[in-house]
Amino acid sequence: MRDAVTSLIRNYDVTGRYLDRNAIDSLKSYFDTGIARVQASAVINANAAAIVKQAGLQLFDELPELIRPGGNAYTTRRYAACLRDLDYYLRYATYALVAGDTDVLDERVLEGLRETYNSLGVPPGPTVCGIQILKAIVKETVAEAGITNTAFLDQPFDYMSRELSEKNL
Ligand SMILES: CCC1=C(C)/C(=C/C2=NC(=C\c3[nH]c(/C=C4\NC(=O)[C@H](C)[C@H]4CC)c(C)c3CCC(=O)O)/C(CCC(=O)O)=C2C)NC1=O
Repeated sequence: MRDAVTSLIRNYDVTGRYLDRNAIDSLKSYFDTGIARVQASAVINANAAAIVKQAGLQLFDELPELIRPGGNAYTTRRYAACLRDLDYYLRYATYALVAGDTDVLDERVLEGLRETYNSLGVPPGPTVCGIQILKAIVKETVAEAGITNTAFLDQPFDYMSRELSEKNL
């Protein structure tokens, strides 16, 4: 599993280069957002249950067919599995935020997910919709906590969304 620093060092080491201007700029931007990343992740941790609950309500409000007979989140067990998946996306997003790198998402979340979702008929479009709702609630919650300069918040959610939609589950 890599973070912003180990990814960068790995890239430079492969070609035996010293850290150049680009490397320094990229490290600087990571360290400049470091405290805000940690603070944002603390705010998310403290509100995780509420964020997931609200995201689920909003998702099923927007796409009520998911929880009707024939919908993939229909039945208590599948409803709960869907909320649990949202919770996974949120938790791993906080790891990626602190790491400043999406590698943890590839390794722990997205690997093999396509096959699993395919075989269970979990629909990719609505899943991406759920991830985007999570993102919106996270941004609002973090902003309400008074943390500014949080452009980095989008990255893990958009990355997971892109990977899920591009892979055309
Ligand atoms: C940490 C990495 C990780 C992920 C991401 C993960 C996802 C994951 N979601 C699953 C199921 C599921 N996932 C969903 C999710 C949904 N259905 C919908 O209609 C909605 C769009 C969506 C919620 C947003 C549902 C309903 C199931 C149960 C499907 C079934 O068993 O029929 C399963 C099958 C096994 C199980 O039920 O536990 C996995 C592995 N597991 C992991 O370990």
